[in-house]
Amino acid sequence: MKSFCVAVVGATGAVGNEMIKILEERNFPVGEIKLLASERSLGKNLEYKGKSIPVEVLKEDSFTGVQIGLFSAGGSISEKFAPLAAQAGCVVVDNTSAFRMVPDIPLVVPEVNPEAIALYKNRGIIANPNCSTIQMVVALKPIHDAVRIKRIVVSTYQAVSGTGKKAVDELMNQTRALLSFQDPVVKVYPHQIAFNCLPQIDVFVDNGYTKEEMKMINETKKIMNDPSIAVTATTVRVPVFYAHSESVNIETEKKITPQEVRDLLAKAPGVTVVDDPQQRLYPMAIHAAGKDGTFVGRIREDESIPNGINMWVVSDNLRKGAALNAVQIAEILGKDYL
Ligand code: NAP
Ligand code: 3JM
Repeated sequence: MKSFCVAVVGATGAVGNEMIKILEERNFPVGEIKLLASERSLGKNLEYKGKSIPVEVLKEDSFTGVQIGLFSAGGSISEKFAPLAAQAGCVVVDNTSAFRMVPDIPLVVPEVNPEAIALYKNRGIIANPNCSTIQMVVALKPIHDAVRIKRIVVSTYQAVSGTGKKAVDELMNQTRALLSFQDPVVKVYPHQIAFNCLPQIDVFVDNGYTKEEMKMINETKKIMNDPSIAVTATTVRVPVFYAHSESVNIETEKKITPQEVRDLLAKAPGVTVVDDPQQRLYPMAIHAAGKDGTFVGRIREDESIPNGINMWVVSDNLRKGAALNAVQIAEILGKDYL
């Protein structure tokens, strides 16, 4: 049985912590594990399979002898260190937006385009999509294959854990402060997040969209390998800790009924249909948190157009939206390519 030396870059963060848990849970063939973070983490230890592992400071030469690098320490860290790691012979699965739209770097969701993993050979880097894109394409790919999707209109309701550990603390502290009639401290987000919805994720770009919205638009076309799909997105941060929810409206070329969508998605990899409105059953963040699936419900016809479907898509942003997707990529890489 092959085993690999795996480095987790950003091991002390929200995504890194989930990576370590998932490698452990799925029994990934780890021969040796290297946990890398900033100087701030020097002296810290993290647990892997019951063993205490010291966190090392990320350096230029950290990747000697490492075969797989799972990166989630921010875009600028990936820009600098992913090419260095690749040069040292390590295959990088990068969770940041740094390389997602580089044409010769594959952008992969295993349920959608596993064949693109082969293109890791171009640069030694595979990009992991944005959390909101991943759960949407997992739900939409089977429908696109069946009846071709012409247009997607998506609005997201994104959990604070997508911004990292500091944001989880901020929502907790603001909620506590406001319930005690104190002023909330606003540091991570441009406005108070507790008891609020922020229609801004990441920074604004010239066309009036945010970067997060443009990530969803561009990444969807690349992963589905179809630049002709029209996509528009509004991404919103909501006071939820874990799991992103999405209202997804699609217009298809051929007609598909809600029941046909349910039947297609019931057999789709990674998807669980939760759709029984009479019993008040639909996907919710509180149920998706900590789970691996992409949950789809509220499937119904969009009666305002001839071929339209509405649905509600929920998934744990730190698991399928980040760490799980990266580990699934690494599993295929290890099994089929390394
Ligand atoms: P986080 O909780 O703030 O963790 C950040 C991690 O990066 C920590 O381990 C931190 O180490 C490390 N780090 C920061 N600066 C560093 C440096 N100069 N050198 C080495 N390590 C450094 O953030 P997170 O939520 O885990 O997200 C991390 C990144 O993952 C994001 O910036 C984003 O690019 C990506 N991400 C991707 C998705 C996705 O959809 N695929 C979702 C969320 C995040 P210290 O503890 O030592 O500071
Ligand atoms: C999710 O470099 C940074 O400051 C990270 C910004 C960030 C990203 C990103 O652009 O990589 C925070 C949270 C993402 C993401 O997955 O796109």
